[in-house]
Amino acid sequence: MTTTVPSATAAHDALIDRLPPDFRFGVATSAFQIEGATAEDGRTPSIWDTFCRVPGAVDNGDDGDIACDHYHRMPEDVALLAALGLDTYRFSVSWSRVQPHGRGPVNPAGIGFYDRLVDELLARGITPWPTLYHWDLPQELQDAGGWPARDTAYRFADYAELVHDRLGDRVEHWTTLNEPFCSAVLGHVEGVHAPGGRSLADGVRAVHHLHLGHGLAVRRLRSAARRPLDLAVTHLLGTSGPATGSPADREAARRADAFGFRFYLDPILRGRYPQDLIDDLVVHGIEIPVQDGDLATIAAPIDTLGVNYYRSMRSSGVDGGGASHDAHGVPITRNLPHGGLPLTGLGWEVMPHDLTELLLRVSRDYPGTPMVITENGAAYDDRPGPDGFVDDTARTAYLAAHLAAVAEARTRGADVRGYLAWSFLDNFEWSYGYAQRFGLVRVDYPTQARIPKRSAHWLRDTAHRVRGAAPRT
Ligand code: IFM
Repeated sequence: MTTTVPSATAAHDALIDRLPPDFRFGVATSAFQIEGATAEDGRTPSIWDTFCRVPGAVDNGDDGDIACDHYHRMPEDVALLAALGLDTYRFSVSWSRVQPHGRGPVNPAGIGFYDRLVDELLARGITPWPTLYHWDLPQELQDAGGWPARDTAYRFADYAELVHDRLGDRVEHWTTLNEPFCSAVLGHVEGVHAPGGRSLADGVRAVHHLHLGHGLAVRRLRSAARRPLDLAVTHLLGTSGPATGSPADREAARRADAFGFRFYLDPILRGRYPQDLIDDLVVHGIEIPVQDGDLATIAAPIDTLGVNYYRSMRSSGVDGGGASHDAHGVPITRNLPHGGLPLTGLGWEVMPHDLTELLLRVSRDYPGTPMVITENGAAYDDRPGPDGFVDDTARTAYLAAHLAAVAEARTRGADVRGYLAWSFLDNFEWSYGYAQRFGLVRVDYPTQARIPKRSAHWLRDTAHRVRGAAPRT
């Protein structure tokens, strides 16, 4: 990938021309990754507070106790967002702050923080876009069974309604869940995210109950709404083609697509689970715990599909030794990199072309749902130069290439209405701790100073040019 900053170039001009003036531009964050203040104003521990204390779970033993100290610096951070000239801010609400026991009454101090955040944003002309759940389940609900337990879906719907009761007079855009795949699979199957489980059966139950919680919440918000709402769910999506043309690899790609893609979109947008996934799970002795009426609830209409895109993988149906089944007779499905592509600081392959393909596929297979890119970005080990400026040319080029991929998908018919970069600030990158920096704004953790990087200036200028306005200085 070129490291030329594509600002004021012919390619940039072409990109500007391909996006409409009302195209949404913004940045995203999540509560646990930036807020800190984990023990203040009645907040109780979430599963991520607990997980951070498991030796070896998070690089460098990092935790969310201080993070970006956003809980105390929120007004200054919103002022910085305004200076970046972006129109939308996607943030998440901490369930443990707002409803500390995962059930029962609202915590006035907790919801008060989001109440003020929404007011600050609106006062500066920025659209607030809360996500109700970004992975930080109250620990008390985990102790009661967590997402593998059906009751958690009902607790989520109650919590969603409670947040909406307090903010719904001013907030139009809502996302129920961020990346249920990560909550369910990274958290319950692979053990690398909170709560650290390693059970496929729990992961499958968690997916279904996350979907159910989403559908229940959509219904509750719609019926409580005092104004038109734009309701979304955000999924982490990528493409998963076969590593080779062999039948084993093609079959592995189908399994990966069923488990990693259609498991999430089919129930919400088609009202059913994919039959081939159901069949694949039989091999593991697992059934999705669907009860009567669940699928109709889950398929309650949404207004926007949030797409988070970082990379795509390819699938192989054989292990390193060439075997196609493991010792239990389960077919091998291995995710492999494509190879030969530029890498981000996390070693993720940079593949903007796949974002175009992905958006076209969603448009083709699930027509009629507008999309917004609710996250896209890259970790790089960028540092301030001698003059203090952070010249993150690699991230800037990454954003430019992916925004161009979105423009290309739009030109070819995909209904994509906005692009929110991940992330506003460097922050707590889950099991990688603070070493991985995704921010368009650098956070100097010892002083908590915020330093907009070149990518932040680029996004600001791009947004202004698309709107037809001169870049703010
Ligand atoms: O930091 C995460 C975010 O919380 C969810 N989507 C992916 C990002 C980068 O890993």
